[in-house]
Amino acid sequence: KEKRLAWWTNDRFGMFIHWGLYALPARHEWVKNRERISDSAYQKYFDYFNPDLYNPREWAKMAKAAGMKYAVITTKHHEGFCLFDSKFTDYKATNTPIKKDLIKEYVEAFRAEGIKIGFYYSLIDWHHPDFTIDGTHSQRPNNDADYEQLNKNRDMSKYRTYLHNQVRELLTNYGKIDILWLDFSYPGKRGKDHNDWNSVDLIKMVRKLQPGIIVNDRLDLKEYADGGDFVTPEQYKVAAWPTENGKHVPWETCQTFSGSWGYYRDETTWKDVKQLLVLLIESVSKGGNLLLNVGPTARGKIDARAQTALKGMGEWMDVNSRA
Ligand code: FUL
Repeated sequence: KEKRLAWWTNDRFGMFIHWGLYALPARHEWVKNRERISDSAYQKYFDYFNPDLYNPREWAKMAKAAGMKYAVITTKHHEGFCLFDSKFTDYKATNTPIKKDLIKEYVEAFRAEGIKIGFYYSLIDWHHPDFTIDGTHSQRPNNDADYEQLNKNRDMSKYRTYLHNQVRELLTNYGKIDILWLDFSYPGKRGKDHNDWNSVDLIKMVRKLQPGIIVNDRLDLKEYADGGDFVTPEQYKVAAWPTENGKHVPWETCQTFSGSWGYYRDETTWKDVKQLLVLLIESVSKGGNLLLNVGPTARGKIDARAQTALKGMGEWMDVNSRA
């Protein structure tokens, strides 16, 4: 484990990219859920998805100039839309007006800039017809009794097969993948846990397809020795280096410039460059990594506020980073 984490622990700083249909409404990647938008009402974002200004080489250059050494992109977020060309669904970028496998272009562009390649893949899926409706589903009912009725024709085992098939595609069709970032398990009342994903078989397949890959901790695999490689405190600064059984564990905090992960046009709570640098320095000083998020627009641009922040960090990194 330590061996496969060596480069990651050294590199420390990565770019998270949240991009999907939610970039069109531009008000949070959970918009479908928060506003309980039906599949048919959400369809217009698919029909108009056309990121004509997408230039991943530009994104990769921005990441590199900021001192970032790896990147993790949402191949599919909770909404279920796939940026990659999957054999197992029609709900994918190649069927939208842009007609392209956007992940293929991302991989090529970031690799060309010497940046390590990560895939985020959502375990949760609010679009797949067999994913059972639970308390955090966009189609959740208002009262308890309706759940059974709603799930009568949904078969979670079919979704599980779909999930395994898509992860296999992602780890087979794009060459060497450095990081797999799965999101997320939420055990508890009507929640989903490792049984829903068949996590042990999934991780075994992942390790077989991509020996050396690093996987995060959101498969809910605590009991399994070769499970997650690092823990993922989200949107908060840890007080001290996290431990498990008295031992320091590898960790990465993921953070946004503002609140939302997906592009949110009207958000006003943006961190300034000094706050971002303090976040990076504090994380590294406590043995951790920082995965800092950009939410590109529907046309495929990294918005000016994010560009300014990345540039500011880069200026500091130019004179202070180790490599
Ligand atoms: C969370 C997700 O629900 C958010 O939308 C985001 O992707 C974040 C990194 O993980 O759990």
